[in-house]
Amino acid sequence: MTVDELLPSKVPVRFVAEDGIPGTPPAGYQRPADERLVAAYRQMVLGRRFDAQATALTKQGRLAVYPSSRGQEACQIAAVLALRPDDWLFPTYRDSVALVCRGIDPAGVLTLLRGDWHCGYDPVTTRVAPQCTPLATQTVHAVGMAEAMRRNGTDSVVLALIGDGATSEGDFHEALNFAAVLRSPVVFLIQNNGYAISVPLDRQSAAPALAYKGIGYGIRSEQVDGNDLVAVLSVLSAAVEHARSGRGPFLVEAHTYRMEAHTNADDATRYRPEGEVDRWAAADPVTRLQTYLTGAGLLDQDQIEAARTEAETFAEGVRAALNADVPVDPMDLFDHVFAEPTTQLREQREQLAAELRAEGAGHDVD
Ligand SMILES: Cc1ncc(C[n+]2csc(CCOP(=O)(O)OP(=O)(O)O)c2C)c(N)n1
Ligand SMILES: [Mg+2]
Repeated sequence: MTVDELLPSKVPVRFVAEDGIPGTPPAGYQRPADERLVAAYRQMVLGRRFDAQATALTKQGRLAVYPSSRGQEACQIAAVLALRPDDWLFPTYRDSVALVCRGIDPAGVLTLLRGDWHCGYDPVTTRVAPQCTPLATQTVHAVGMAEAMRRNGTDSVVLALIGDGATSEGDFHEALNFAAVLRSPVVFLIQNNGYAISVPLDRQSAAPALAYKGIGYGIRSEQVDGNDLVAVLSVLSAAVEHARSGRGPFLVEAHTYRMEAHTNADDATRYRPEGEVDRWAAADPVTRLQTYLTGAGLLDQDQIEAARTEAETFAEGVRAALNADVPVDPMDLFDHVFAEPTTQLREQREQLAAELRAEGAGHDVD
């Protein structure tokens, strides 16, 4: 590919302005079909409600931690809707809404964040890798999976999600290089939400846009308005098609914003001004799509109400599932660490078992 073919648009691709009014369609991208957009709207309403419910569950002590993706719904939903069921998703800790959209049981999605030792769902049947906490490591795994599928003769594609801050990690660059050289069928979606915890993007990278990080490796790259579902779905669908048809990897940077703190354990007012959050509230992705679809005659008040009711019922289910106590055995801590436990681990195990016995917890130690 020539340099011009690799380069992203100078401004992020956008179909719908912040006020929900459609602009001039961007060259080279197709507007997704009406029914896909209406389905995406329902998923976004559901995703937002799920996200609010999960945040509430942290306050009730039912979840240990929850990284909210409020404001990033267009990215999360489009990432999943651009894929086929046989394609793979490699998510981060922030991408629970994408997993819910993929159809994974929400209690399973929240299992890890509840403090359990496993990811809560079957990565093989769902074709969703465990949500990854070590930054950028999922990108190398994603390339490995994409290569495996290509070599097995399938036309499945892998989509790896990554944050803006994580694009500074060596793993990200190694993944891009491998993917480009091997022409692996993988799409990288950078959700640039402006911050890596308290570090703003201008303290993280001097690149003109993170999308430019792809072209140095020979990867077709694009940037998109990450709060415009129509644009994100259009660009990602093109990116997935590019990868599926053997043209190699594709990198997309979506410009978005994290409306909540990094997690419930963070206080974002310590490092970002209120006005900034208000400004992004005016670019809300759910409201924008709703206004657009309503204006286009594709969504009426009854459908809006139906989407809300569906989301409310879903949230009730999440509450009921997460409010049920899970039997936990503290001794599980020591399982699945090493095939053969180390001496130190065995000693620690015995120490904990003795403490539990002393408390009368009645745990057997073999
Ligand atoms: C290898 C590694 N280093 C540091 C951390 C601690 N850490 C967790 S989240 C985070 C910020 C990541 O920011 P970004 O990639 O922009 O993703 P976001 O949280 O904004 O979605 C950091 C530094 C980690 N999880 N893994
Ligand atoms: Mg970030």
